Amino acid sequence: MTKLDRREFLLGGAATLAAGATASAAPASKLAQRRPGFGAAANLWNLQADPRFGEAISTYCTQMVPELELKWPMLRPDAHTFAFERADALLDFARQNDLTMRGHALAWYHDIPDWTKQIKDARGVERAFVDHIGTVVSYYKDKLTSWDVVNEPIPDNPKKVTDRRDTFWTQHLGNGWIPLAFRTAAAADPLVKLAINEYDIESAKDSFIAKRAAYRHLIMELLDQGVPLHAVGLQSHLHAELEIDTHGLAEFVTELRSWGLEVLVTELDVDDQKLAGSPAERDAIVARRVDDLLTAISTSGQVRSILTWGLSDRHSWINGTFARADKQPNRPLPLDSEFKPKPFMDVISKFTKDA
Ligand code: 9MR
Repeated sequence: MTKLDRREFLLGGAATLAAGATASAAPASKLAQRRPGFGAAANLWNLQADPRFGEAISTYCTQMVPELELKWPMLRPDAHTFAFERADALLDFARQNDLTMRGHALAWYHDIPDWTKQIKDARGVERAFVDHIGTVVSYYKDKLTSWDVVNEPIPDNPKKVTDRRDTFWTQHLGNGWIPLAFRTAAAADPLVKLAINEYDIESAKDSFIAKRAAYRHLIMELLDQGVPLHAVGLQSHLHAELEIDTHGLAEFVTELRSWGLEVLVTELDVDDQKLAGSPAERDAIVARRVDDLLTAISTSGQVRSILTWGLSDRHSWINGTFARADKQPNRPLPLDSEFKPKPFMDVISKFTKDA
């Protein structure tokens, strides 16, 4: 099988189904429904298994991000191999459906393959780290809009603003792994937008406020060091039972923008595990949290990139991780499990009118 044959094989019918029989650009009627700047995370398994998923992405989205395919375990079965086929199949899907694609994630404490963890000396770890980031970013040069370069660098419940997550990379490279990741990515693709990305900084709870302060401190430190950082990701895995810290978040985002950084909503969904009430009542609370989040972020300028982590309740990591005690399915995303829009989608529409 040639490389392209293999990509077509991996993608199965998903791309053509979503784009119409000709697999050319999406029809104008469909383009009119798209929410500018809106997108979703998708993985190839779900796209292959459920044509409605690709259809929904091509209906509502202008961008997408691979949920799994650009992470180390998928790309790097061993130290010598770069397996780009699955991510390439997603890129083909994006192109055939007039979507842009962003990249996630180059350096993370999580999802480090065993062969990497077995490297014991700092020079070997640095070589693998730089080789991975340099090779992957070069391969996708001019093809992606942005990269999550460093993902989740702040620990939960930080005690001081200088606290950093203790990662495999930190153990071998010290805190220098963060600037190194950005500099390596910038050298490989000088034009792609480079982002840092973090979760649990949106709500009005002490541990979230502390995490946001540590995130802010790290961002400031990186800018002071002249690190090529262009965008800040707010993952926005919201917890339905917690209020959004609208004032604190608006202040944070305003400050980031004043430093010349773009603010991206990268992984929005709402964990409704702890919500009581009927599906309609839960949907209303979920939508309100999203509205509060996007209102706060929009006070100092329009948010031009909003991605949800999945699109339909049928395919979401929340179902597995935060299953409800009453055994009801979770309702974390803009479309329900039958791909019908929920109030969450109305909120998305409101904030993506002329992005
Ligand atoms: O949704 C993703 C899940 O399917 C994967 O098993 C997991 C590990 O790769 O990552 C999940 O996505 C995470 C994202 O990469 C970073 N922020 C938190 C997301 C949810 O856990």
